[in-house]
Amino acid sequence: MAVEVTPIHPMLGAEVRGVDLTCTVPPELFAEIEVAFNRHGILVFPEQPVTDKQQLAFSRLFGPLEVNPNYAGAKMRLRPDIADISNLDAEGRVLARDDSRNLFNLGNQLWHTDSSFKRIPAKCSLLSARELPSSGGETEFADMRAAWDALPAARKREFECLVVEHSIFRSRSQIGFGDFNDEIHRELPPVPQALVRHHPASCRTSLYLASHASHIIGWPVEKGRALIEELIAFATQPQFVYQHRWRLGDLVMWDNRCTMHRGRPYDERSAACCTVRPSRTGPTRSSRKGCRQALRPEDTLSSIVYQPSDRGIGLSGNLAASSVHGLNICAPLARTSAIFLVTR
Ligand SMILES: O=C(O)CCC(=O)C(=O)O
Ligand SMILES: [Fe+2]
Repeated sequence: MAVEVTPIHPMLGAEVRGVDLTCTVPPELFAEIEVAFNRHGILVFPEQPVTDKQQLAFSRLFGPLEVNPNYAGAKMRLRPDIADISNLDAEGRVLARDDSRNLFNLGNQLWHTDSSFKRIPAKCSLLSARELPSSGGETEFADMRAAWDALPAARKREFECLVVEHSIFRSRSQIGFGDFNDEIHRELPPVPQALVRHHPASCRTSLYLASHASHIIGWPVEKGRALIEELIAFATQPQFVYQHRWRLGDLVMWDNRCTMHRGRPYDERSAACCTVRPSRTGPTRSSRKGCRQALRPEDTLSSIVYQPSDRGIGLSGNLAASSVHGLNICAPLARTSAIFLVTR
């Protein structure tokens, strides 16, 4: 038996059929999936109505799971190795728009790669669509290998030795969010990441950037920021981007080492011609006639983020960078990971 792998974009992404992720994936099929993953960077598995447990089991085949910090400090809806990409509170009620968990999650709408603000960032992420909004909520992916390939040779040489400081506080400050508890400040100090990475399996080179990227170490902050902005804009030009329109039951996984992604806004008020009006006493919907009804939980996506099981940051070509700057970016990586469960 072999899985069927069909490219969905000229540069990145393939659809995978012929495997049932609700069951144990046999080693020979997993080997084929891994080859496709390393080649295409994004895999879309349609019609996989996985439970959390099944998603966890499939995810663990790629490496140990990352554990998520409790960023907003509120009671979490899901276990800490499942990241909650959702607009629900621990009781399954839709969060108020100004709830700090919602505001924090808005940062996912900026181009990023998962956990680059951690010394050991996520290798890959798995996101499954459990509930969907009636419109919007797409996820876009940018191919950072194709972007690298398209750069002029002189610029490639200029970038190869650069090291970038990444921080969760940088990405969230861009959307005006700063409501972190003290523990998060202690747990997540800024980290250095090589600007250019070499993929251990595909041997392709890519830019490694994210909204978490703050500045270039050793450069004036302003100059580094200008370069980071220029490169993110370059790498996210339409020809490098695949937009995924979610269908219920899709499971999508992506390689954080060579892609960036962002969630797109969704209209949570469009369902059944009703407007969603979360209130202090609990969420309600107002119909067009103005009568109020209890709100149903809606729009959930769940994803799983994996930590690197290989050398991750600062690979071969960036060894020079680490010694130039005296940074230990080539240290062997611990094998920890995290899961994202997201609800919209
Ligand atoms: O909301 C989205 O589509 C993206 C979520 C995200 O950034 C993630 O799951 O890592
Ligand atoms: Fe993400």
